[in-house]
Amino acid sequence: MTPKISLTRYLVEKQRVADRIPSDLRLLLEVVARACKRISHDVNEGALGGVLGTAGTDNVQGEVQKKLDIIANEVLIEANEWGGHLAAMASEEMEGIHVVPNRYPQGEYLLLFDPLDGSSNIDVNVSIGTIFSVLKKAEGSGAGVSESDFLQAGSKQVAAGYCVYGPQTTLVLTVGDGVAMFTLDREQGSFVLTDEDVRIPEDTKEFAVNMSNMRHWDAPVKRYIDECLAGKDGPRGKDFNMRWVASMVADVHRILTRGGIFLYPWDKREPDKPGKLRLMYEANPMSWLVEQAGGAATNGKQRILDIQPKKLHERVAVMLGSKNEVERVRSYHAA
Ligand code: AHM
Ligand code: MG
Repeated sequence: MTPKISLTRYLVEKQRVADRIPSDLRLLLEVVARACKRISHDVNEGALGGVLGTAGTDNVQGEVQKKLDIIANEVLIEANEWGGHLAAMASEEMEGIHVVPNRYPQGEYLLLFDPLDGSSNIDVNVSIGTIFSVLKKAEGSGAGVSESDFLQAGSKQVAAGYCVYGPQTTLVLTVGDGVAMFTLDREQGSFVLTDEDVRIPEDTKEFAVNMSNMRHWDAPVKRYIDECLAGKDGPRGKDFNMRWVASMVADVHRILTRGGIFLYPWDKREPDKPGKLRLMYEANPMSWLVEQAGGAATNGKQRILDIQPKKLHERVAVMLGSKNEVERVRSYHAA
């Protein structure tokens, strides 16, 4: 029987054999994974743990916070602030950055997360997840840490991933040499490597988009989806299938597993916002994972990972997944 490879062993080998990650980053990723296990436990408890429903507060984006949004945020902060690897953290649920308190040693990494993505699905028992992105303080940026240290393009990420809490709890990770998936073994309490070479097929017949917004889209996105909907008789000459979980983690997980394209484009409901999703802790980590698996990610005009963020909670239009479909929708924006 081939031995099971735990996340710990995988990371140790990445550090020791492949010399791919420094030990501080390895330890940081272990802590993030431990926090995800805890969140997975709380999610599983559901109504029994009293964790469902709204918290009665709004976050910085003006969205109603669910109890689990706040719990997951606290779990991640508490798990990560004392380890000595981080300088600061940023989250969808916090307006400013959370600097590691003085009583703990400060490291050089910066951690960003959406503690519980897909909040609208919590109470209806549909897959949700945690998305995270790790950056490093730029060299020569001096002592202390401020929001400007976080404003780095996605191409500067040193690790990124998500944990999806669905029928299985699966952690998906990249440190820049491909994408690996780990399934939580609840009896052992550890994440076990279950896929080491995740690849997204270049072509697909499946798209994911919230169709109820169609009338608000701009012409290139409308054209792309119209052509998919026209099926065999249309210009694409093939029928397409549609899926929309409304949890980005679950939709991206499907794309990493069997291909597809995911779109959350700009729409004219809020014309001043480039999109709904957030660049730094949703689009960037997902775009890097998708690229590392052979896919592509664009905002229609630019590779997402090349966007220079101007603020922490910046939003962005997102089109990612199977390479040839993303290229097609990008070319419609250029036409
Ligand atoms: P959240 O981070 O507040 O949960 O919002 C992000 C989510 C994504 O997971 C998902 O793709 C999208 O919002 C769904 O939006 P909509 O309800 O407009 O379809
Ligand atoms: Mg989210």
